[in-house]
Amino acid sequence: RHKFWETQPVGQFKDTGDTSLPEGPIEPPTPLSEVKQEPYNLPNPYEWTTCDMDSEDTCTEVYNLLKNNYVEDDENMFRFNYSKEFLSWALRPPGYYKSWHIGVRAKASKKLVAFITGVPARIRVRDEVVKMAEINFLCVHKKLRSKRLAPVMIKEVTRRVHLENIWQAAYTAGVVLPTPITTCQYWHRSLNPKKLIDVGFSRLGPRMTMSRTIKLYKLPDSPATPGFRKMELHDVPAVTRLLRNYLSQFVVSPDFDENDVEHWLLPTEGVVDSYLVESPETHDVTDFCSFYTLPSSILGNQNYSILKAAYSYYNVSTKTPLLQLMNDALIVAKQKDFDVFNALDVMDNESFLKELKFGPGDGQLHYYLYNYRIRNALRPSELGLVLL
Ligand code: MYA
Ligand code: JJ1
Repeated sequence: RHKFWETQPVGQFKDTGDTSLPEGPIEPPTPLSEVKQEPYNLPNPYEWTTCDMDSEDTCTEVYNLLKNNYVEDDENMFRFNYSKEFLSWALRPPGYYKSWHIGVRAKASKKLVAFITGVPARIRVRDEVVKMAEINFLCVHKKLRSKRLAPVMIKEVTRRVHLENIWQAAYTAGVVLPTPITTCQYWHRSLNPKKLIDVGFSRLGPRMTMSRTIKLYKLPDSPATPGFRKMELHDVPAVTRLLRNYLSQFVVSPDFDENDVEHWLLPTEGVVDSYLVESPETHDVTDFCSFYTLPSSILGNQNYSILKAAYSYYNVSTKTPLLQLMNDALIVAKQKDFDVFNALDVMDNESFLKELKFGPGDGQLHYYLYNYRIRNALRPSELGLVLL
């Protein structure tokens, strides 16, 4: 069934329900001297390249590879279109390794034809904090599919992660592989229903007219919560405390320190937006919400070429009800001209999805750990991790 994945230290389907297997690393680290020193072999026409994401030109090459060849929905109507600014942010967090930004070029033309990345992260699983790589942006050019390039790329990124003495990884995929730690559902909240219907992202409900639909999804012009404002640099310590305390309840979550919060959550124009509630009386930061910008190309529509989507990121409520906080997030996203607000059913998101008129999408997202066994699959609400 899975000629490659059967050979890897991941939970195997045949072991599901085997209560004798312990939680934790599947295989022990090997001495660094035993890690293969040379890159894996690629088919002859191709060569490895390390992508320097500080270079505008390399960033543009990666951007174009992904724009034309990355993830599509099941009917090939939309394709993720990560911006250059987003890629530069996502791939250069605190302590990142340039050697984990791996490309494949055609030797003859030097054209970039495949890509895979890792970034370092500390991920807490129950009461252990584990150094991991977060693997993302695996992409093989459409013309080079089904030639078993992906397994070579995965082995190569694994080797380079091992060289940094890191032995675990976290990743997500839209496809089922051995073996998800949990499977999440995408939910969508229309902000611009007319455009969404025109481009085939959503449909007019039964017995609904366009004008009733537009009215259904109308939102106020500005947020309702007193003290709701954009996050600023001086908020980093308070947001870190709020977030660490909140994430500690989930089975799997990132272990964010102040440096991580500054990188991942301080607003970056056109990439990540974060808001908080500062109590007008005590000036305490009591609540926090955030979303990232990930547009999709609309494939083959006469009128529109880009769908502007916001994706729910980390949200914490201690005083403002989560429902009200997320309604304010929808309002600011609408003001910023997003067409749709997307969320997964992770953390406490179930509590607001239906009430705020999100509807389930046709996509799922499976979460995985490499070389770390979780005895039973988690419920999405037990997961405190959002990957980009
Ligand atoms: S998920 C996003 C993945 N990208 C896309 O979906 C973009 C569009 N698709 C493509 O570019 C290609 O179809 C890809 C596969 C590149 C996905 N994750 O080369 P092949 C297995 C893992 O002939 P292609 C993301 O970025 C497949 O089951 N494995 O196939 C996270 C089969 O193995 P097996 C996948 O279609 C990535 C083999 O590849 C995926 O030409 C995390 C076939 O290879 C997938 N999404 O190329 C990677 N799709 O026979 C794992 C297919 O066994 C990281 N396959 O079934 C693991 C941790 C590594 C670090 C460890 C450190 C310690
Ligand atoms: O966006 C997605 N689906 C949309 C569009 C469907 C178009 C036809 N296939 C969708 N729309 C319905 C919205 C509607 C709004 C009003 C309320 C009811 C709902 O369902 C899906 C997610 O649902 N996205 C994808 O399929 C993209 C791929 C997802 C897997 C991502 C893997 C990422 C790898 C990360 O490393």
